[in-house]
Amino acid sequence: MNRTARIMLPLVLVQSPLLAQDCTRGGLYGPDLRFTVGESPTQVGAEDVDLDGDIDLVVVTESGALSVLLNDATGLFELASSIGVRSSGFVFESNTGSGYPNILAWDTEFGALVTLENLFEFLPEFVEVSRRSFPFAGPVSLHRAELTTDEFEDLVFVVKDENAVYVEDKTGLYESFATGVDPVDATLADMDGDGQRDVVVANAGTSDVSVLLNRSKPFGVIPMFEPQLRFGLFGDTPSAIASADLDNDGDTDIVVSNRASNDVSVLLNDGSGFLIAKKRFGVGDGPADVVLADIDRDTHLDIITANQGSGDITILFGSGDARFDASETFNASASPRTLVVATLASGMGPGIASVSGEYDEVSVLRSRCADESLCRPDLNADGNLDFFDLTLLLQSNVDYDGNTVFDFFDLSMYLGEFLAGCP
Ligand SMILES: [Ca+2]
Ligand SMILES: [Ca+2]
Ligand SMILES: [Ca+2]
Ligand SMILES: [Ca+2]
Repeated sequence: MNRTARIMLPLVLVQSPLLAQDCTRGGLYGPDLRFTVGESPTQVGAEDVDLDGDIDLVVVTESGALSVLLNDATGLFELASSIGVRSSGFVFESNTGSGYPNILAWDTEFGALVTLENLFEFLPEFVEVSRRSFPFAGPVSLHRAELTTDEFEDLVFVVKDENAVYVEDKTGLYESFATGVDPVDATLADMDGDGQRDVVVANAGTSDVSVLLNRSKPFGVIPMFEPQLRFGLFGDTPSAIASADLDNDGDTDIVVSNRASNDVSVLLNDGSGFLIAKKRFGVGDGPADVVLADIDRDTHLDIITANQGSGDITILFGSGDARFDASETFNASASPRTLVVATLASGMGPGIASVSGEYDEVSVLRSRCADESLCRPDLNADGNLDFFDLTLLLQSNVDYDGNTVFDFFDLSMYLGEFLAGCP
């Protein structure tokens, strides 16, 4: 028996994978972790459903149950609740009386919108409290944001089979607005700078986007839109859409993932909602979803796609001028359909969760980089710089300067930052 090894093994080693490692591109993520969910997952969302300070995951599925997975704060998830709703899309309703976020899910079986109330204040469950019927079938993707100035978040249903979006207002009334052929996804953002969110839709059938400019009356409750403006993508068969200012000129630009041309289209806004410049950047095969987030924390937004064909995740790193020339690819479960970017391990940079179109699982990429906006020498992330952080450094041999060995220089660098204090 090797007694020395037994004695030397420090208990706190389990924490070391979460400490800062290689935070340059190339070292952002290790292999993905997989967690079981209901059958045929369609969408994953991230929210702190039990209000314990870490971000949890909710997955809706086509043929199984809606799955709620709770985070242990390090990015490891455990199934806490399953609800028998088959769904193609959902949104969180955060402004609830209790503060605990509810779920609004489109029930594909019965063509209804189901409100699932969050009971986590008392029990680890969601319970169905209402369902509303609509005159359309699906598939439907669901979005939620305030479109009028009544401080009520309106619902937008993208209804592929009707070539339309339906917008529901505070009073429960809804109206449809025409899009291109086979709309698949929408983003709600102010495109013409008038302070009201507009609706921008990706159309798979016509390979273009529809911009519906919001012309709701001041202080009105009924969302009203101008007829759509259409802009071609040159990419083929859009699957998803996202929006943000990508060239730092103050207006909202658009990115669309193109399933058949294996790329993303970047469309730049002229400030009035007209999308004038178009660039395309290659990603993996069959991108099915796209998200914008600053993954490497260089202050420039990056493009992240879930590639259903090649079974991986592409990150296109932005340079702040609408160019995305550098890229990296990371593993995911087979045929990822949708993804979400969020802080999945406390104190660390953004993580990526995606759901498989082939297996009943969610794949999680945990960031290996400490979030630089947080206090780095606070190793146990308890908000204090104290003896316990120093103990953790010594016991777990933290490679603080990132040169792969633990030595005097790590200690010296750590003490320097420790004594300088945290903001
Ligand atoms: Ca939580
Ligand atoms: Ca607007
Ligand atoms: Ca812009
Ligand atoms: Ca970035």
